[in-house]
Amino acid sequence: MLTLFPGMFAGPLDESIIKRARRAGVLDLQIHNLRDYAHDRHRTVDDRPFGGGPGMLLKPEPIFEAVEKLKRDGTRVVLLSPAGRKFTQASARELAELEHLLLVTGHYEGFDERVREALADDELSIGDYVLTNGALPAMVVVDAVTRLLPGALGDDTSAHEESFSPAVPGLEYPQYTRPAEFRGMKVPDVLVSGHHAEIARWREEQAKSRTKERRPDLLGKRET
Ligand code: 9D3
Repeated sequence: MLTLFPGMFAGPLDESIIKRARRAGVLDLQIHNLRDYAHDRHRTVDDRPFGGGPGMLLKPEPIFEAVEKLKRDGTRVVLLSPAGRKFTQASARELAELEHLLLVTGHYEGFDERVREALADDELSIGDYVLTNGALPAMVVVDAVTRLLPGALGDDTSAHEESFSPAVPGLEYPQYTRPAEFRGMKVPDVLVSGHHAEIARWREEQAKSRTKERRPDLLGKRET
């Protein structure tokens, strides 16, 4: 990881499954501060765009030098930016196969185009909303990829059964646990009935109507 905000990565990547994966040696993750590769005493990493316009751009020299130092044979260099291809579960599966990934996070103003042309193998966005920088998207990518690494999940959890790569594409059915009545809200009778065929039918219907209502795109329909 190459970032201007190394401090943002401290908490989220040191909890839960990622923490365990790092401890188990399933995931080896290093955070590098782009500012360490600046040339001047003020540790400058950005500058004004040629041709004018608002904001600043990340200068090419620190990024080039950092990436050249950190990359090795087989490294995929991925920029995080709002102009990237949409990161999906398919992207996560693809990245999980790689030996070495170098994520480069931008910030509001963006990258000098030569970074894209000469350095980046790929450019990813996590969705159509505007964030302040690419640190959270980079953590989203790390999280989604890590749980796909062999040995990252315990035996009780499985990366196979999930909303975005199930046999039948769609959202999951509603689930309940005890108590059977809580603050006047009752678990649907069918689930406590013991009729396994009826339960399966109910779940199928619920999953289908929920998907149709919330995520018609998963059924091949246009989004509303
Ligand atoms: C003026 C055009 N803006 C793009 C919509 C500029 C801009 C806004 C926000 C440039 C960078 C950013 C900071 N965001 C990211 O670096 C980023 C991001 C995001 O904002 N949304 C979803 N995915 C990503 S990946 C990196």
